[in-house]
Amino acid sequence: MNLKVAIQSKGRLSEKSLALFRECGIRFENGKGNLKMKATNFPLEVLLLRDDDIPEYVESSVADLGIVGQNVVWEKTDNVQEIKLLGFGKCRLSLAVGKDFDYQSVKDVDGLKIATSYPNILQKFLTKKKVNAKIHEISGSVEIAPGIGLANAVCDIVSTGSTLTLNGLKEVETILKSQAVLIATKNLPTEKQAILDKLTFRLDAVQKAKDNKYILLNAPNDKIDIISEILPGMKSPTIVPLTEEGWSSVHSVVNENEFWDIIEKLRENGAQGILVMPIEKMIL
Ligand code: PRT
Ligand code: ZN
Repeated sequence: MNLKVAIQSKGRLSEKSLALFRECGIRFENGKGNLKMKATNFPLEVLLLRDDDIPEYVESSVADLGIVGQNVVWEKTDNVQEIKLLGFGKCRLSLAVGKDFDYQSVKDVDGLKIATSYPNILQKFLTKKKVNAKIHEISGSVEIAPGIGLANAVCDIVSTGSTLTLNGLKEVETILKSQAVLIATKNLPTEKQAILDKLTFRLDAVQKAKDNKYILLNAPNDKIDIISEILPGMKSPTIVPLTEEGWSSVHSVVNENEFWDIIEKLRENGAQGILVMPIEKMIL
């Protein structure tokens, strides 16, 4: 039995979705260009689709899993499980108006026409804000709508904001923040759930490794207690005596987010020769 995973065939998420499987040690028999790819060393099959179709494929169990932006999931369905955030494809869905529009609050778009590919999310947002605007659904190049007189405002995906600027628009409200997410159909059969558990175990190991660094340093023996306290590590640091009398090498793992604070404290407490290395996989 194979777990069927729908991913984007061509676009911003395709390469990173495949890279994620590669980092989990999963290999495929045929290259891209097909609609389906079978893994050779894991019970998994990839279906290559347009991202817009992925939530419905997963909802209806044609695919067991999907990798897609949360923006697309929330637009299409609330009937799938979000299993894991994947940390790539980060963007936001925003409301934008012409750069000369005197925008004070969302009330200012009351009665206006907003172009978007996200009519459901936008409608929920407007309803919550008690704003009445006309939604004009278009499937691509939303940012040109105000320029050609099709709408007064847009609700579109933004990452750097340069597309909006280039089209004479300014971002005025963030409706949601999004990133790629692993979704699963509800009520996955037990055998498939067991394969999913194996996959998420590997994904966790890959993700933890990305979030952490291996650190090695030399410390005078009388400072080892304090240095060990600074280093959180997985259990406690590994301490190896150096050939130089009175010194030891200390090995541990530090989180990317706390990294620079920890390095400063280590230096203040006598650590020398600090080496930091990437970790490929991390299993706790
Ligand atoms: O063909 P298919 O339907 O599968 O692909 P698509 O064209 O609908 O999607 P694609 O590949 O463009 O994006 C897939 C997913 O990537 C989106 O659903 C988001 O979750 C995520 N993502 C991340 C983005 C962006 N960043 C992004 N910048 N999706 C679109 N954009 C657009 C944005 O709308 C703008 O027009 O890219 C343009 C550049 O953005 P700026 O702000 O950097 O100028
Ligand atoms: Zn799409």
